Amino acid sequence: MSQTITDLFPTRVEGRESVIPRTGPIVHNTTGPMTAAEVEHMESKGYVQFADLVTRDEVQQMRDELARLSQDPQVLADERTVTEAKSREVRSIFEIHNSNELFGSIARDPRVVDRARQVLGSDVYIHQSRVNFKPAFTGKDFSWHSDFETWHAEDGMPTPRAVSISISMTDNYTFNGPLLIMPGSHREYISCVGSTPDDNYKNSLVMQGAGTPDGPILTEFADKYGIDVMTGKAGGATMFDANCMHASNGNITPYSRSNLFLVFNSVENIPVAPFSAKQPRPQFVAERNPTPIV
Ligand code: 6CS
Ligand code: FE
Repeated sequence: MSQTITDLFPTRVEGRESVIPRTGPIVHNTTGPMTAAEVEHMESKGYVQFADLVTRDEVQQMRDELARLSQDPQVLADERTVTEAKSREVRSIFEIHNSNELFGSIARDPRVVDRARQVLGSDVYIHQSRVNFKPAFTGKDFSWHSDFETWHAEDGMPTPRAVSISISMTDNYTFNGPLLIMPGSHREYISCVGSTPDDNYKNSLVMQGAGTPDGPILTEFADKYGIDVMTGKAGGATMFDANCMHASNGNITPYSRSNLFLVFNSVENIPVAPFSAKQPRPQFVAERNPTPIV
């Protein structure tokens, strides 16, 4: 008999948007590689930045690999590769931790995994990975959203006990489309209005529609929390809670803004049936058979 899970975070509903306060700890474990100050920042702001998480050598290897992938006809033809709407340039390559040796080893490196394990307080596995290119001059924006809202509605992730770690392969300036986060917004879940179109991922990975909050509530959140800009040198990383309200601008500068984006989920938060979609998204966007990273 399939157990019925209560939907604690209903979204894509009729009627009006609403805000559901999030209770419980963000950082589950005090021991681990993160300092007390980093733990506190993650707990209170919902994100934390690590300088030089990977070495300059590793950054160079990742950039060379990225350049090779973006020219590989097989990669360009793969359904896991998403291109920009207009320019058809590569926007993202999904499930990179399984399809590519270099990115796969960095995704499973203790410098990365132990930080995710400390925050989630359990064994972890990769729910989703992607490399984002955000190419110079043509990189498009990502509108404001909570990742967890999508992972809950479309992948069946029960609670926001998941973190993203974005490792920068290029320098992130204020002007080349860095990640923007509303600090503290992770503690309030916005239940959105609407419904999930069939095969929504075919469009949402280029430009998200369903599950993005409306102007008034975003204005209220921005007034309340402010907006932090994730600048930083290549090799650094930003770890952020699954429910942070975040976005990024387009990139009209000559400086691409590429990152390796990894989503770690707790093994105690395994997805069930989608909470607001007819069927789950494909495996390359949302892991369906998790194995803990040891
Ligand atoms: O749908 C998703 O899972 C992806 N969408 C966005 C805009 N950010 C998180 C995630 O990679
Ligand atoms: Fe996102």
